Amino acid sequence: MKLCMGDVIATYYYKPKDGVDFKWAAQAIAEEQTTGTWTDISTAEEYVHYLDGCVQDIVPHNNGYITRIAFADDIFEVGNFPQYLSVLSGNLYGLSKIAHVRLLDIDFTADTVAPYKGPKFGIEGIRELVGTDATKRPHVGTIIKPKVGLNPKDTAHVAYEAAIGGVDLIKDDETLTDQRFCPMADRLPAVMEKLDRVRDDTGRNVLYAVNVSAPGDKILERAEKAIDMGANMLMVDVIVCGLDAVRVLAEDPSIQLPIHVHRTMHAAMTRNPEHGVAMRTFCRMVRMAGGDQLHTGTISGKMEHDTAELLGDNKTLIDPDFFGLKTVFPVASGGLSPGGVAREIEVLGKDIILQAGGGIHGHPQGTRAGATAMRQAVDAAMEGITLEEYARDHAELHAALEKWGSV
Ligand code: RUB
Ligand code: CA
Repeated sequence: MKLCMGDVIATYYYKPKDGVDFKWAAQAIAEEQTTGTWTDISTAEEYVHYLDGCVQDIVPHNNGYITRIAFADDIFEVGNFPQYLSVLSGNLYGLSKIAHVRLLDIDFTADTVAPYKGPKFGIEGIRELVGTDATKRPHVGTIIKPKVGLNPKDTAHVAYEAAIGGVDLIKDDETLTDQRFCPMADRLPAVMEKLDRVRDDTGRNVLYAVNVSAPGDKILERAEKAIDMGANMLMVDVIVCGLDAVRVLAEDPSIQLPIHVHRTMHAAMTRNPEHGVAMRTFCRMVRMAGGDQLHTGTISGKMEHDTAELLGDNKTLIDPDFFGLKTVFPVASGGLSPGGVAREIEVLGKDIILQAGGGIHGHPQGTRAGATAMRQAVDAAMEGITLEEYARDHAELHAALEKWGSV
């Protein structure tokens, strides 16, 4: 086997179909993604072969195999995410002799990361904005619910209730952008006015991630409009808009706001443990692109997850050592409620945003009490007190636990 040390290494899980040799299958992946095709060709001049993909090793794993394949840096157009993905995650999924392939991880090189500037804020920058540098406690976020349908005035009211109740972050839901029933031009100023009031009254700076997800030729313009209207954070749906949507916003010198990154549609690729693209690869690339916060999943919530993968995903975001790029705040979201908070922190640590939609707006006493209950749950965990004990003299948490229980 040829060694291509120092090049980009992609790790794949794969499962050949019955009767197909596993070494042939790994080689087929390496060739399909680089200089090869299904047959010998007369046009492959000797000088192209430095771009051949190199199978580094093959290890049996769960009814299949894990292989690491090295790709010469030169095969990449440096700074071109679509091209990176086309090499590392392209035709291979369709090869008919291979039943399943999953891209598990990518070890980038300094050259392939070099053009990317990463997050402008990162965990530390966001803590500074919100004012939690000293306590380093997890942040609490909420998604305005219902996810669509509220008018701007009611959206702003819900935002106010959540903010005054104690959340650090409020976000639009992934499907709310600039529809007729709640145009951004009406919604954003209305929410910001409420958040200004909360800052004046409490001294707390609450972030509002306004969803600027839009067609490629409109996203920058929409972000600029949002800035003109007083936005203090932007949100992008990264899978549907593309990594470059995040990058374009993060790299623009006139945009000095943190970016919240939602991953709607990711599970079409990430959920199947045998086929697709693991979340890990998106974590790395969102960090390169400049997302400041990224959804990676929960321990106790409603979405499918694998704890070991989730821990590894978050580590790629919070690891201080990634080509000098700032960290990304992982967001645990999806079916979270106060009763899950202690467990989330126990497993995921304190560098985490605990985000609840239904788990705040579904509180029996309303949004404000729901937000307070989430914050109480965080306080309990920070003080090392069980939720049940803390709930004895914290009525909001008590009511939340009565309704949803604890994990
Ligand atoms: C959660 C929600 C988010 C999900 C997405 O609402 O609206 O879009 O977190 O999942 P609720 P993920 O708290 O009411 O369930 O974060 O795993 O991408
Ligand atoms: Ca949502």
